[in-house]
Amino acid sequence: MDTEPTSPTGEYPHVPFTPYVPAGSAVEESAGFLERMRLRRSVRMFSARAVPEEVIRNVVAAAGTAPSGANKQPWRFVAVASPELKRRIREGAEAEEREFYARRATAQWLADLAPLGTDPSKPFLEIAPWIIVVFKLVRGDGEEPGREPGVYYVNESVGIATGMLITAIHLAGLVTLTHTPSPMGFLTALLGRPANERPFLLLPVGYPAPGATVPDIGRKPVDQILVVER
Ligand code: IYR
Repeated sequence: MDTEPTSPTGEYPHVPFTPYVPAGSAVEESAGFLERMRLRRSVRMFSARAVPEEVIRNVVAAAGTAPSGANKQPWRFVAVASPELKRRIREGAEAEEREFYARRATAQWLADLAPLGTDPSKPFLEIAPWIIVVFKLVRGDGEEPGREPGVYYVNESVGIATGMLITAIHLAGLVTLTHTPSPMGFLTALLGRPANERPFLLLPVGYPAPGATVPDIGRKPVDQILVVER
């Protein structure tokens, strides 16, 4: 039995929900989406080919449609194309990465990374035409310092938005890489962000370099990640 619409009790007036009705059946559409998502890879070899700012506006606006705790939308996306800023971001990230690989990482972590062949060198941060730095808001826009932060489930919300951003980038025919130089405090200073924003992760965005390669790794089959209880 369907749920009967009930009278809303909140303060927001309600409007009719507009369902998204795809051309195909749910089985066809979900299979088609899966096929396209299977082609998404984290890419570390970027082309310098330009990407119009409008693309960045579209993918960020798509990320901004994500659900969030109490609809507070606790995110900020800083899109950097300035070669000078990208150079400084690379410098800052590589400084943290050198520490990570030399001292901070545990032996197990380094062993897990070894097959991927990553190292402190991050040339893609300068080569990719854009870097999107995702910030989480630890106090909502317009919330006064010293009062309650007014944001909820921030990591969940920003994580979901970032997933949608990565998906939008992929479906635009571009590539990206989730990059988390740790700690990321240098990004706050470099980009002059206010005290209520904390760096969450960083995404170089662009086209893949001609002949780009990716590690030959697989995904767990669905039966390994899905548990069905009927
Ligand atoms: N941030 C480092 C190390 C690194 C960590 C994980 I977990 C990766 O999946 C890949 C790299 C770096 O970017 O090299």
